[in-house]
Amino acid sequence: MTDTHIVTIARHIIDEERRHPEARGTFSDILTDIALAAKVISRQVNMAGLVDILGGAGRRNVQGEAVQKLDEFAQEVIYRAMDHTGYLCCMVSEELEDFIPIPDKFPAGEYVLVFDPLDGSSNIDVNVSIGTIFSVYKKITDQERGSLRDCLQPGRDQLAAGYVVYGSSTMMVYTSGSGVHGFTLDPSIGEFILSHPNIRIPAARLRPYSVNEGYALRWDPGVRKFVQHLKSGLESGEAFSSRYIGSLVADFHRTLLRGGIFLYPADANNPSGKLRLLYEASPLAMIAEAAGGRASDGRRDIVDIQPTELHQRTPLFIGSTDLVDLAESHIASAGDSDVALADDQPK
Ligand code: P6P
Repeated sequence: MTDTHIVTIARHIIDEERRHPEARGTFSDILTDIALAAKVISRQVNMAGLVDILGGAGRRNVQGEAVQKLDEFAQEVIYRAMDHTGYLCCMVSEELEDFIPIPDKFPAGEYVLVFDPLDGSSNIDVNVSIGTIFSVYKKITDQERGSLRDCLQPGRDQLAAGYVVYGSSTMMVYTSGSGVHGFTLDPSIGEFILSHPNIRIPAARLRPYSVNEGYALRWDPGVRKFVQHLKSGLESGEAFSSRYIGSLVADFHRTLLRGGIFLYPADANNPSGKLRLLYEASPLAMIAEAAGGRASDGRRDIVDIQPTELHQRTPLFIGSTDLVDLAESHIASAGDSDVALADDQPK
C-alpha cells in the first residue's frame, strides 16, 4: 500500500502553522481564504468560454492595460473573500493604483496581502494557462488600517507567498518559508489536495530556458551573451531547449518543477523590465529560494530590493541557482550597457 494521505490545504497550513507559533491561526485562515477565492476564480476561468465573460471589460487598469472581464472578476473575488475577515489591515492589487485599506465597517488586522489577481490575462481568450500571485506581510506601522509603508516592504520580509495556476488542472503552490508545497484542486469535492509536497528545483540535465527572444536586439549585451551561452551549451556539455508560454505563472511553474531559468530582462523600451516587483517578482522569488533556487534582477537578489512604489517594475531572472548566477556574471562582465546597447542597435 503506497504511503498516501488525503491532506487538504487547510490541514497542511495548520500543520505548517505549528512552525509559526506566533501566527495563532490567523496565518492559516488567510491562506485558507485565498484558497477559497482560488476555487471561485478557477470555476469562472474554466467556464470562460461558456459564459459571457470573454473579451475586454471596455476599460484600462492602472497599468494602462486593457482589462479583461476575468481580471475584474478575480479582483472582486479576492477582495470580497478577504475584506471582512479581520486579519488584514490593507491590500495591494495590480488592478488598483493605491493600496486598499480595509473598510471601517470591518475589523482590521495585522497582515498585508499583495496580489496580482489574474496574471497573464492577455492569454485568457486563447485558453493559455493564467494565474494568481500573492504574498503576505506583517504590518510594520501603528496605522490601524495600514499605510503605504506597510505595503512597501522588501521580499525578504514576506511571511508567505504563493500562486495559483489555472491550467489543465488548477494548482495552488505556496511557501511559508519551510518548503514549497503544491496542491491540486479536485473540482468534484472542491478541495485542494496535497499533490506536490516539498518541491525542490531539480538539477535536471535537460533544463529549458524561457525568455521572449523577440526582444533580443533590445537586450543588454550581457543578457544576449548569456542566452547565446545557453544556446551553445554549457562547459559541462549541458544543452538547453527553449520554452516560452508568455504567462508568468505558467512559465515559472514549469521552471520550478523542471529546473532551468525564466528571464524577463530590461530592454531598450523597458529600462526597468515589464514585471512588477511587489506582487509578481517578490512572491515568486520567495518560492524559488524556498525550493533551492534563486531570483535576481540581474545584479542582486529580488528579495533584497526595497520597493519605493507599489507598481514598480523589475527585470527578473529566476530558477536554478547556477543559471541565475551565470546570468549575473555575464551582465557584470558586460558592464554598464546603456551606451553599448544604443551603439549595438542594428544600423
Ligand atoms: P511578453 C502577461 O501579460 C505578462 O504580464 C506575464 O504574465 C508574462 O510573463 C509577460 O507579460 C509576457 O510578456 O512581452 O513576452 O508578451
